[in-house]
Amino acid sequence: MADLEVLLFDVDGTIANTERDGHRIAFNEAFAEEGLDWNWSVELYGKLLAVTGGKERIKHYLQHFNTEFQLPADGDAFITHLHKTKTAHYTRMMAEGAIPLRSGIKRLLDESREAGIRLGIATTTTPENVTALLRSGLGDEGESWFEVVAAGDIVPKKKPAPDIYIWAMEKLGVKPDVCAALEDSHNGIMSVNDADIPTVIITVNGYTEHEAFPGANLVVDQLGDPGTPCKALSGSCEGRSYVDLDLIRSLHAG
Ligand code: XBP
Ligand code: MG
Repeated sequence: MADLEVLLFDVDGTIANTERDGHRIAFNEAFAEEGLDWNWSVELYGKLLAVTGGKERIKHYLQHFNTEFQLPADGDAFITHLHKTKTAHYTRMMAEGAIPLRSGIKRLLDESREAGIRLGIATTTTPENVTALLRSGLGDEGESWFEVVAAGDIVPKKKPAPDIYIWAMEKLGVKPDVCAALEDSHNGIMSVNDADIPTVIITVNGYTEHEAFPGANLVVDQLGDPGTPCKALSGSCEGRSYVDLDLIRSLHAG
Protein backbone atom coordinates (compact mmCIF):
# COMPACT_ATOMS: atom_id res chain seq x y z
CA MET A 1 0.00 0.00 0.00
CA ALA A 2 1.22 3.53 -0.82
CA ASP A 3 2.22 5.66 2.20
CA LEU A 4 -0.49 7.73 3.85
CA GLU A 5 -0.46 11.35 2.62
CA VAL A 6 -3.99 12.67 3.13
CA LEU A 7 -6.71 12.55 5.79
CA LEU A 8 -10.22 13.31 4.55
CA PHE A 9 -12.76 14.27 7.21
CA ASP A 10 -16.53 14.04 7.10
CA VAL A 11 -18.09 16.85 9.18
CA ASP A 12 -21.53 16.03 10.59
CA GLY A 13 -21.25 13.30 13.19
CA THR A 14 -17.47 13.00 12.71
CA ILE A 15 -15.87 16.36 13.48
CA ALA A 16 -18.78 17.25 15.76
CA ASN A 17 -22.07 15.69 16.82
CA THR A 18 -24.11 18.24 14.94
CA GLU A 19 -27.17 16.31 13.82
CA ARG A 20 -29.48 15.93 16.85
CA ASP A 21 -28.72 19.18 18.66
CA GLY A 22 -27.55 21.32 15.73
CA HIS A 23 -29.13 20.64 12.34
CA ARG A 24 -32.38 19.24 13.78
CA ILE A 25 -32.92 22.28 15.99
CA ALA A 26 -32.08 24.64 13.11
CA PHE A 27 -34.61 22.89 10.86
CA ASN A 28 -37.30 23.23 13.55
CA GLU A 29 -36.46 26.91 14.11
CA ALA A 30 -36.72 27.51 10.36
CA PHE A 31 -40.09 25.75 10.21
CA ALA A 32 -41.39 27.98 13.03
CA GLU A 33 -39.99 31.13 11.42
CA GLU A 34 -41.69 30.29 8.13
CA GLY A 35 -45.02 29.63 9.86
CA LEU A 36 -45.01 25.85 9.37
CA ASP A 37 -46.32 23.60 12.14
CA TRP A 38 -43.76 20.88 11.36
CA ASN A 39 -41.58 19.55 14.15
CA TRP A 40 -38.83 16.99 13.69
CA SER A 41 -38.48 14.96 16.90
CA VAL A 42 -35.22 13.22 17.82
CA GLU A 43 -36.77 9.93 16.68
CA LEU A 44 -38.21 11.19 13.39
CA TYR A 45 -34.93 12.93 12.57
CA GLY A 46 -33.14 9.58 12.93
CA LYS A 47 -35.38 8.23 10.16
CA LEU A 48 -34.89 11.32 8.00
CA LEU A 49 -31.10 10.94 8.21
CA ALA A 50 -31.46 8.09 5.71
CA VAL A 51 -31.33 10.88 3.13
CA THR A 52 -28.31 13.21 3.16
CA GLY A 53 -28.56 16.90 2.30
CA GLY A 54 -30.97 19.31 3.97
CA LYS A 55 -33.04 20.17 0.88
CA GLU A 56 -33.19 16.51 -0.10
CA ARG A 57 -34.21 15.64 3.48
CA ILE A 58 -37.10 18.14 3.41
CA LYS A 59 -38.31 16.61 0.12
CA HIS A 60 -38.04 13.11 1.60
CA TYR A 61 -40.07 14.26 4.64
CA LEU A 62 -42.83 15.64 2.41
CA GLN A 63 -42.88 12.52 0.24
CA HIS A 64 -42.98 10.00 3.08
CA PHE A 65 -43.93 11.60 6.41
CA ASN A 66 -46.12 14.64 5.60
CA THR A 67 -47.92 13.72 2.41
CA GLU A 68 -50.90 15.99 3.19
CA PHE A 69 -48.86 19.17 2.87
CA GLN A 70 -49.61 21.11 -0.32
CA LEU A 71 -46.37 22.48 -1.75
CA PRO A 72 -46.76 25.87 -3.47
CA ALA A 73 -46.56 25.88 -7.29
CA ASP A 74 -42.80 26.41 -7.27
CA GLY A 75 -41.92 23.67 -4.79
CA ASP A 76 -38.16 23.83 -5.38
CA ALA A 77 -38.04 27.58 -4.67
CA PHE A 78 -40.08 27.03 -1.49
CA ILE A 79 -37.66 24.34 -0.28
CA THR A 80 -34.59 26.38 -1.23
CA HIS A 81 -35.90 29.36 0.73
CA LEU A 82 -36.81 27.24 3.75
CA HIS A 83 -33.36 25.64 3.69
CA LYS A 84 -31.69 29.08 3.53
CA THR A 85 -33.59 30.04 6.67
CA LYS A 86 -32.36 26.81 8.28
CA THR A 87 -28.74 27.58 7.34
CA ALA A 88 -29.04 31.03 8.95
CA HIS A 89 -30.23 29.43 12.20
CA TYR A 90 -27.53 26.76 12.07
CA THR A 91 -24.65 29.17 11.44
CA ARG A 92 -25.88 31.44 14.25
CA MET A 93 -25.98 28.45 16.63
CA MET A 94 -22.43 27.46 15.66
CA ALA A 95 -21.21 31.05 16.15
CA GLU A 96 -22.72 30.89 19.63
CA GLY A 97 -20.63 27.74 20.29
CA ALA A 98 -23.63 25.41 20.53
CA ILE A 99 -21.70 22.26 19.52
CA PRO A 100 -18.13 21.36 20.56
CA LEU A 101 -15.76 19.32 18.39
CA ARG A 102 -15.67 15.59 19.14
CA SER A 103 -12.90 14.22 21.32
CA GLY A 104 -9.58 13.74 19.56
CA ILE A 105 -10.37 15.88 16.50
CA LYS A 106 -8.23 18.88 17.46
CA ARG A 107 -5.40 16.59 18.65
CA LEU A 108 -5.39 14.52 15.44
CA LEU A 109 -5.49 17.66 13.27
CA ASP A 110 -2.55 19.17 15.18
CA GLU A 111 -0.59 15.93 14.96
CA SER A 112 -1.30 15.56 11.24
CA ARG A 113 -0.29 19.12 10.41
CA GLU A 114 2.95 18.68 12.32
CA ALA A 115 3.65 15.47 10.40
CA GLY A 116 2.97 17.09 7.02
CA ILE A 117 -0.18 15.08 6.34
CA ARG A 118 -2.50 16.96 3.98
CA LEU A 119 -6.05 17.59 5.21
CA GLY A 120 -9.37 17.77 3.41
CA ILE A 121 -13.10 17.91 4.12
CA ALA A 122 -15.71 15.87 2.26
CA THR A 123 -19.21 16.63 3.47
CA THR A 124 -22.79 16.87 2.35
CA THR A 125 -23.56 19.94 4.39
CA THR A 126 -23.64 23.54 3.14
CA PRO A 127 -20.20 25.29 2.95
CA GLU A 128 -21.27 28.13 5.32
CA ASN A 129 -22.02 25.50 7.96
CA VAL A 130 -18.50 24.07 7.71
CA THR A 131 -16.97 27.53 8.08
CA ALA A 132 -19.14 28.34 11.10
CA LEU A 133 -18.37 25.05 12.87
CA LEU A 134 -14.62 25.14 12.22
CA ARG A 135 -14.38 28.78 13.26
CA SER A 136 -16.17 28.02 16.50
CA GLY A 137 -14.17 24.84 17.23
CA LEU A 138 -10.71 25.73 15.93
CA GLY A 139 -10.64 29.53 15.74
CA ASP A 140 -10.56 31.87 12.75
CA GLU A 141 -7.62 30.07 11.10
CA GLY A 142 -9.10 26.56 11.48
CA GLU A 143 -10.64 26.25 8.03
CA SER A 144 -7.32 27.16 6.37
CA TRP A 145 -5.78 23.99 7.82
CA PHE A 146 -7.79 22.08 5.20
CA GLU A 147 -6.40 22.29 1.67
CA VAL A 148 -9.77 21.43 0.22
CA VAL A 149 -13.28 21.88 1.57
CA ALA A 150 -15.61 19.79 -0.57
CA ALA A 151 -19.15 20.57 0.58
CA GLY A 152 -22.82 20.72 -0.34
CA ASP A 153 -24.10 21.23 -3.86
CA ILE A 154 -20.71 21.33 -5.66
CA VAL A 155 -21.47 17.77 -6.75
CA PRO A 156 -24.96 16.86 -8.00
CA LYS A 157 -25.06 13.51 -6.19
CA LYS A 158 -24.54 13.59 -2.41
CA LYS A 159 -23.42 10.70 -0.18
CA PRO A 160 -23.77 7.71 -0.40
CA ALA A 161 -22.57 8.53 -3.94
CA PRO A 162 -18.74 8.77 -4.08
CA ASP A 163 -18.75 12.10 -5.97
CA ILE A 164 -17.78 14.39 -3.07
CA TYR A 165 -14.71 12.29 -2.16
CA ILE A 166 -13.71 12.02 -5.82
CA TRP A 167 -14.07 15.80 -6.17
CA ALA A 168 -11.89 16.39 -3.08
CA MET A 169 -9.17 14.02 -4.31
CA GLU A 170 -9.17 15.64 -7.76
CA LYS A 171 -8.68 19.07 -6.17
CA LEU A 172 -5.81 17.71 -4.08
CA GLY A 173 -4.36 15.95 -7.13
CA VAL A 174 -4.06 12.61 -5.32
CA LYS A 175 -5.10 9.03 -5.95
CA PRO A 176 -7.28 7.17 -3.44
CA ASP A 177 -4.47 4.86 -2.30
CA VAL A 178 -2.69 7.64 -0.34
CA CYS A 179 -5.89 8.63 1.50
CA ALA A 180 -7.66 7.63 4.69
CA ALA A 181 -11.17 8.85 5.51
CA LEU A 182 -12.91 9.51 8.83
CA GLU A 183 -16.66 8.99 8.83
CA ASP A 184 -19.57 8.32 11.17
CA SER A 185 -22.34 6.80 9.07
CA HIS A 186 -23.35 4.05 6.67
CA ASN A 187 -24.03 6.58 3.91
CA GLY A 188 -20.59 8.04 4.57
CA ILE A 189 -18.70 4.75 4.31
CA MET A 190 -20.60 3.80 1.14
CA SER A 191 -19.34 7.04 -0.40
CA VAL A 192 -15.75 6.32 0.76
CA ASN A 193 -15.85 2.73 -0.50
CA ASP A 194 -17.16 3.69 -3.93
CA ALA A 195 -14.44 6.36 -4.18
CA ASP A 196 -11.93 3.48 -3.73
CA ILE A 197 -10.37 4.98 -0.59
CA PRO A 198 -8.74 1.99 1.10
CA THR A 199 -8.67 3.11 4.75
CA VAL A 200 -11.63 4.31 6.79
CA ILE A 201 -12.13 4.88 10.48
CA ILE A 202 -15.64 5.22 11.84
CA THR A 203 -16.55 7.11 15.00
CA VAL A 204 -20.18 6.25 15.74
CA ASN A 205 -22.79 8.43 17.41
CA GLY A 206 -26.27 7.85 18.81
CA TYR A 207 -27.85 7.87 15.37
CA THR A 208 -25.32 5.58 13.67
CA GLU A 209 -24.16 3.11 16.34
CA HIS A 210 -26.29 0.27 14.98
CA GLU A 211 -25.51 0.86 11.31
CA ALA A 212 -23.41 -1.48 9.16
CA PHE A 213 -19.90 -0.36 8.21
CA PRO A 214 -18.65 -2.78 5.57
CA GLY A 215 -14.97 -2.27 4.82
CA ALA A 216 -14.20 -0.18 7.93
CA ASN A 217 -10.66 -0.76 9.23
CA LEU A 218 -11.75 0.37 12.69
CA VAL A 219 -15.05 1.34 14.32
CA VAL A 220 -14.72 3.24 17.61
CA ASP A 221 -17.06 5.15 19.92
CA GLN A 222 -14.80 8.21 19.59
CA LEU A 223 -11.23 9.03 18.57
CA GLY A 224 -10.45 9.69 22.22
CA ASP A 225 -7.73 11.71 23.87
CA PRO A 226 -5.23 11.14 26.66
CA GLY A 227 -7.50 10.54 29.67
CA THR A 228 -10.56 9.96 27.43
CA PRO A 229 -10.00 6.48 25.99
CA CYS A 230 -11.71 5.21 22.87
CA LYS A 231 -13.48 1.87 22.72
CA ALA A 232 -13.09 -0.35 19.66
CA LEU A 233 -16.46 -1.71 18.48
CA SER A 234 -14.94 -3.48 15.48
CA GLY A 235 -11.25 -3.86 14.61
CA SER A 236 -8.40 -3.11 16.99
CA CYS A 237 -6.80 0.02 18.43
CA GLU A 238 -3.58 -2.03 18.57
CA GLY A 239 -3.01 -1.40 22.27
CA ARG A 240 -3.52 2.36 22.08
CA SER A 241 -6.04 4.21 24.23
CA TYR A 242 -6.88 6.74 21.52
CA VAL A 243 -6.72 6.96 17.73
CA ASP A 244 -3.55 8.74 16.67
CA LEU A 245 -1.72 9.17 13.39
CA ASP A 246 0.53 6.14 14.02
CA LEU A 247 -2.52 3.93 14.36
CA ILE A 248 -4.06 5.33 11.16
CA ARG A 249 -0.77 4.78 9.32
CA SER A 250 -0.65 1.20 10.62
CA LEU A 251 -4.26 0.53 9.52
CA HIS A 252 -3.46 2.08 6.16
CA ALA A 253 -0.37 -0.12 5.72
CA GLY A 254 -2.68 -3.09 6.33
C1 XBP B 1 -24.58 15.41 6.54
C2 XBP B 1 -25.94 15.67 6.09
C3 XBP B 1 -26.40 17.03 5.97
C4 XBP B 1 -26.73 17.73 7.26
C5 XBP B 1 -27.49 18.99 6.96
O1 XBP B 1 -24.18 14.13 6.04
O2 XBP B 1 -26.66 14.76 5.76
O3 XBP B 1 -27.60 17.00 5.25
O4 XBP B 1 -27.55 16.90 8.06
O5 XBP B 1 -26.78 19.85 6.17
P1 XBP B 1 -22.64 13.70 6.03
P2 XBP B 1 -27.51 20.81 5.10
O6 XBP B 1 -22.13 13.82 7.43
O7 XBP B 1 -22.66 12.26 5.59
O8 XBP B 1 -21.91 14.58 5.05
O9 XBP B 1 -28.86 21.16 5.64
O10 XBP B 1 -26.59 22.01 4.99
O11 XBP B 1 -27.61 20.05 3.80
MG1 MG C 1 -21.49 12.29 8.76
